[in-house]
Amino acid sequence: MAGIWLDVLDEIARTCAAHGRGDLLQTVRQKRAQLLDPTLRVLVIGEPNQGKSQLINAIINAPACPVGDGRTTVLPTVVQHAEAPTVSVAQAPPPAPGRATGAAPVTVERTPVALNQVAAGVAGLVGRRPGGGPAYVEIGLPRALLGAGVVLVDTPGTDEVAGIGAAASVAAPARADTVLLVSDSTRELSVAELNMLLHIMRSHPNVVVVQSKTDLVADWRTVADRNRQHLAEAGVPATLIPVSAALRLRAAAADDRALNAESGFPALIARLQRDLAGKADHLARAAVQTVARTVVEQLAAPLRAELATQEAEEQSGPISRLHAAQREVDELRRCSTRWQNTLTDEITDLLADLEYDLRDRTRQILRAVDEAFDTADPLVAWDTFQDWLERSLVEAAEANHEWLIQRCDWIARRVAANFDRYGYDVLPPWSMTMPEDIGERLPELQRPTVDRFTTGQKLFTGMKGSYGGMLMFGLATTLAGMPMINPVSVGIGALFGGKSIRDESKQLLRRRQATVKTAIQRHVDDFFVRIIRDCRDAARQVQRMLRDHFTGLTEELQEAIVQSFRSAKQEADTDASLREQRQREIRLKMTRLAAVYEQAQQLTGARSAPLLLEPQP
Ligand SMILES: Nc1nc2c(ncn2[C@@H]2O[C@H](COP(=O)(O)OP(=O)(O)OP(=O)(O)O)[C@@H](O)[C@H]2O)c(=O)[nH]1
Ligand SMILES: [Mg+2]
Repeated sequence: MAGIWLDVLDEIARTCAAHGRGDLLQTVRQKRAQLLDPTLRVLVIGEPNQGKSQLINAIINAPACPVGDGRTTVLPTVVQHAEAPTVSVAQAPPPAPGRATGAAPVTVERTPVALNQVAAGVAGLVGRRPGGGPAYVEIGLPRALLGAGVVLVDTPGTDEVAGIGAAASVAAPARADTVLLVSDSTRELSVAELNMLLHIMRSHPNVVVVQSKTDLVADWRTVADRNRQHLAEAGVPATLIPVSAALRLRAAAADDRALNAESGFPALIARLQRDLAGKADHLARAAVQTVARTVVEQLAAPLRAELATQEAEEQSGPISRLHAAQREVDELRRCSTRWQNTLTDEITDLLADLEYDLRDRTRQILRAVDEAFDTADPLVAWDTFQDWLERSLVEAAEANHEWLIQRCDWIARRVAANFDRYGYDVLPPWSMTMPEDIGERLPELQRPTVDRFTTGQKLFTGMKGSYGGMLMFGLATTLAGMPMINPVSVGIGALFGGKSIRDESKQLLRRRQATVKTAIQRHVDDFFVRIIRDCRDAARQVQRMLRDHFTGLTEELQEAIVQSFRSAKQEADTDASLREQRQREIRLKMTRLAAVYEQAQQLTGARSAPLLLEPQP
């Protein structure tokens, strides 16, 4: 029968080694040695003054452990078999730093103590070397129960979980086969005691609650019932045995069997004997089951944590970088469309605005021209006027061009703003300037050919007018009996001739003015067409340059972004496959752990709580 649990224990040890957990392996080895040892180590724990020491004395029917009110037991006391009574204080050397616990067998020094010095020894007053390691008292007694292999360990009272012996100490529950928690009948189990029980039950399958001093309390049975209820409620599967050490000792002294039975000790001793007999069987199986549970839980915890972190990292690691890179690619695509639209729209607007501006400026000039030549004679005013007109047109062209420059600069900035998020200076390394020769580009203004009133023409016109007048009045005077050419008709003729000349020159002036206006109108139209064409060309050129510049930039960015996307993708793929592999490994390990656990479970009929191997959602 031993073979099976031993196999499982060895399997557990191998698993610890495979997981590289030297510490757990050490514990398992210690457990193995303990389970193969035929003695039954009984650890007595409890709060101070509960009658622990007296319980031990009553079990073996000997005043081995000092008993008293107040804190009597200071050092753990190991009561075991010896041919003759012996007492010694055992002390290990102080733990050397860096030495793993239990890595090398610890040599314990024993200082014999006289039998009448037991109380002082247990109180820690004699036999202890200052500066030494943890000390304990060893008491040897020739007693049948001890001789059969029971070792009783008394401990200093404590109500704290932390007060229970540490792993290496003689008072460690891990080193005990049976743990007796002593709580007297004067009160029900305290919260501290239940906590202690819960704590120990986690790593120890064999715990008995001893309710002591039943002789002190009349209705100890009610207390016992309440205590059993508390245990059940707390989920502690421990047996409760009510006893009275006082009755047992009295019964022993009087050799009174009935009293002994009443003391409750036969039940407790029967339990200890059963444990002793079953140590290599049911006790060992339960112990291995507990070891399996502890070990598997400890081995699974980091695996479970790793799985959880891996799942968390899946969302944050390379995959999230890949998503970010994908977003960058999309964003660049959007940016590309956006800046192209900006450029096209802005250039279209620019052209319309420039044309409107120039149209406005030339219209004002033409209005001034009209006003000027409503009165001025082109013959007189032409030169001054020509200077003014040329200057005005150059000014208009310059103002218009200045605007073009500013707008182009602004457009470059607006398009560049689309690249803001890429965070580098993206304005084209170029800027427009005002051409020097803007005046020379203008069409030349030809002096319009206007009708001049020459002296010959004047003479002719005058003569035509005076001849008509003379003839008209000559005929009239002929009727009055005067000759055709007489002083009156000659005078009238001269008058008429003068008027004709005046009329004629007024008409000519108006014609000249009209001619000049038309000529200037045509000139300004030519000017407009040429300047607008220049503007259009310039704007187109700017558009092309901006487009080339920003296309280049987009391509550069795209290359970088696509590159980083590719590396992110590769990284994510590698990461995913590594992660998958690791997860498979972890799951495999978990499965193996579950198998080991299951094997240990089958050692006993009873199943303990199911093991949580999968990570909690
Ligand atoms: N009436 C009665 N008194 C008991 C019984 N067992 C112990 N006592 C008394 O209870 C007191 C404490 O007993 P101890 O055995 O010293 O108690 P302990 O738990 O070992 O105490 P510490 O070692 O100080 O933690 C002593 O006065 C005992 O005489 C019992 O069964 N009946
Ligand atoms: Mg004591």
